[in-house]
Amino acid sequence: MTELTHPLATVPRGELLSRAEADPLRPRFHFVSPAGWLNDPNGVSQWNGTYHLFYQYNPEGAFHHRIKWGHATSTDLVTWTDQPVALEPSDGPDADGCWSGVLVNDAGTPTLVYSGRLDGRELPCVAVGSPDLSSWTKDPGNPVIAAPPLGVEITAYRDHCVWREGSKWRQLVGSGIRHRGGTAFLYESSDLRSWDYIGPLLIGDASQGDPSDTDWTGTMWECVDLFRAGAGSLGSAPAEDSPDVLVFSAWDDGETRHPLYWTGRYAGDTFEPEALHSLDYGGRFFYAPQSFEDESGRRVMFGWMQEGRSDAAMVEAGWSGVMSLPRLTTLANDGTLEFAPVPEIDKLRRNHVSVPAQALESVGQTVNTGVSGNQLDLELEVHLAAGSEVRLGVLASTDGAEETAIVLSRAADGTPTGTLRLDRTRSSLNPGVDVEDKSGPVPMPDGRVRLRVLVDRSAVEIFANGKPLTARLYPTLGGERVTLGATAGSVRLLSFDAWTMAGVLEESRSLLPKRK
Ligand code: DQQ
Repeated sequence: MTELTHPLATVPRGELLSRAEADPLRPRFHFVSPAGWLNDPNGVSQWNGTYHLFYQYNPEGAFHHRIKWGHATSTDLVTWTDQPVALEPSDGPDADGCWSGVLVNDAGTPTLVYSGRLDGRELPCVAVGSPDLSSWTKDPGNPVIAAPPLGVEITAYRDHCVWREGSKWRQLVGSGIRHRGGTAFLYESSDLRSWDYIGPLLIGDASQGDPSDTDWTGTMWECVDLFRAGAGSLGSAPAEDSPDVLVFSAWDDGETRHPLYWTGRYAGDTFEPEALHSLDYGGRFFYAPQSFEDESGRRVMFGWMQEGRSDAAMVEAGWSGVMSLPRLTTLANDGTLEFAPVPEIDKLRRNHVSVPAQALESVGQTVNTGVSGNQLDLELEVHLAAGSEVRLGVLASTDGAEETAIVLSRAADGTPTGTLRLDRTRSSLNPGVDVEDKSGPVPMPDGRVRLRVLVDRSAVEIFANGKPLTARLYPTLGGERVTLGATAGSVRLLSFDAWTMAGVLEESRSLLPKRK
């Protein structure tokens, strides 16, 4: 088959790595592909002690085309070693791309279940790995499911969640039923190759709410991920306080909207939903998340931090897409999920600075934190009286022309929930980047908020009392100042610790890495 060069492949291959490396906006302690395009995390897992991160990858340039599976390994979830590309399109059902999927342990054999793309549609495929997971052989019977369920008019059909239940495998494939809403189709198999269709696990209602709502469930569910939060495993007798969680990324007609999750109960062949939640207030900036249980029993989640600059700017930059830090995913007291970067990340901390505890009562005045940098880990605890607001500025230029603000506020009536908001209106002088406000509710029963902010050049991950807001920032002035001020009411700074963060990426990387 002759491979035509894509019209967006305007940067010569030999220049991609150096362009990417030279970009001051490229993160240093988040995983990024060697250069070219990265999107969803795939096959996230721990195998014989080693963590594996596969990802949607196009080494031809910073655009989404003929996607392969990039692969990196880690012993600590912090530093990553590039491994050879795991899957790439070949003649057959994945000739146009190896789209998202998962890794499972089939009685000792590492096995990938992924979406093979051909002629504009995707079907489930399987590949088995060498014992070190470095080389993969596609199943001759691919696609292992020949077509979406018959008699259902679908919007799309792809991405997989696969688990062992009793003596069988179960699989969900993300989809949507036209004129109804997103769904996940449930299948069962004894060998991962021959699948019986059971039915839709749950069907969303796209007519509910407005398509502009940040919790609209969309017309298709991408990257469904079903797991039990808290004690027990899927399908086992449920502990009262351990809900099952169905994560999906709401999609509509080619638009990646936002990750959401249902809490409820998976029993038999269906999921009984209780409540719908936003997974990350940054919406599309933490898209297509995938989680796994590591060998110590922790649930760890990665998400794709997509870009907020134009397609042309990505292509020019030579790279696109950031993998989030691995997130510890736990159950909060109120039955929702809460998140924090895995504690291993702390080992990148350098140059500790702390700001003294103090009252921030002089509204409008900014404290000189003395903290600066564009690779930072900031950990604060603040107390907000009813009707108060505090503003933390990052990547602020010395002339004040650029600054990104993280704003926490508590309603005047002292309700137990306040708001986290990311104000990017002044984050970039570049008029072509996404600066839309992002916000969401944060539990603050007694007015206290633990705020963690990880800034990595163009990547920011914010956690306020465990609720995440992820986004991208494109400052042009190289500002590194960190500012803090109360903008309403009375705020007490209880603690403020800051560190600069060391980089994690290998010095010299290759677009098509060799085995290490
Ligand atoms: N990205 C993949 C799909 C998935 C989407 C293709 C989500 O499998 O549905 O690269 O970002």
